Amino acid sequence: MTRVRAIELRLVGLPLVRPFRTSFGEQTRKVCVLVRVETDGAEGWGECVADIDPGFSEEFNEGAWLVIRTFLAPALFAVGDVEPRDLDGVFAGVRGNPMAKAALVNAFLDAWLRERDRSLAGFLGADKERVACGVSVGIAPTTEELLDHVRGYLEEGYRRIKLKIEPGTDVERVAAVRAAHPDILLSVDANAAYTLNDLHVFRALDRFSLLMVEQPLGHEDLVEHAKLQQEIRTDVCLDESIRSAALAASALEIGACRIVNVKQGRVGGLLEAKRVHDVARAQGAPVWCGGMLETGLGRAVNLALAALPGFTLPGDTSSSARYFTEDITEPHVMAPDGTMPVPGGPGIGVVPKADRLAECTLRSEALAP
Ligand code: NPG
Repeated sequence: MTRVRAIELRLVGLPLVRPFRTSFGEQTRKVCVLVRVETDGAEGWGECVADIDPGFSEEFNEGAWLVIRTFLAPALFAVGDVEPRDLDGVFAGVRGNPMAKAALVNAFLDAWLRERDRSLAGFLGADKERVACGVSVGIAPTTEELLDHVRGYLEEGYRRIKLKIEPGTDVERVAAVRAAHPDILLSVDANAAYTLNDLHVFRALDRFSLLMVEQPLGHEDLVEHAKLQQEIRTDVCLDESIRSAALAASALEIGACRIVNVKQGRVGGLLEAKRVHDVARAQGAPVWCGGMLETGLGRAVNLALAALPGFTLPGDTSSSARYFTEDITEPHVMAPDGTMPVPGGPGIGVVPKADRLAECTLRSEALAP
């Protein structure tokens, strides 16, 4: 059993090496909430994947901070000694808010595992020591720049290119990348920018042998996704729509997708992410590990998750250098063969570098029982 004695919240900001544009907005900085929990025998870190604004989901940094401070942390303090399996119950009084919950669940798990000298990858049931890496390529100002970015990433060794798309330039950009690289694993991510009225776009994209089309329609459109999947050959993958293992099971059952992007932060943390993996695996659907431009802390968690047996496609688990000039942990580095090692030390296997963390901290607050 483990008891949480203190919690610290920290808002950190790091510039991105290049602006990241999606169909829902552009980011030039990564700003997120970090959670540090102290137990009797260890400390653990969790990174909240919410953003500055509620553009990707309803959650955002200031809201997550408030939810953790007002509801989740007090619930964890009040319960006293707990095991990981108890956490769902501890947080059951708070509906939704999976990103805020994930930060605290993951920080608790990190400390709990360190107390037991166990690695996260081992705890989750990982069967790989290295994972295959893909990269997500933001919408570029021009097709030429996009081709440059893609060429650079392929030279570094990335094994799958995912293009962010938006209405207007979609088919032309995909056609250009496919013509330049006929044999690569190529996928597209629409971030919910389309409706069923755009069926002609997805029919046109069917020509490019894409690995998948990710989250083409709205984040609540399961039935519409099932209709789209019936009309196109390319596999539909869902991201924003999958906020729990139960939703993953429903989506797969009705044929709304054939592939699932697992983002632990979007589904409430590592324990629920493992359940999404299990549900998909039971139905024979491949999963892969998504990314939310996490710092080295969140990325360590993603690498452990991506090492589970059902993760059979390269994930958005890119090198620290793809995001930041200097990460807040020692950098995660992809080898030229396009694979990255899964951290093997106790807990999540990494800790923040004190100097870099101090430099990036915008605000912090200590919480106690
Ligand atoms: O490599 O971490 C990464 C970025 C992968 O494209 C990526 N993430 O829609 O999946 C997404 C997108 C995203 C990033 C969404 C940040 C929300 C915030």
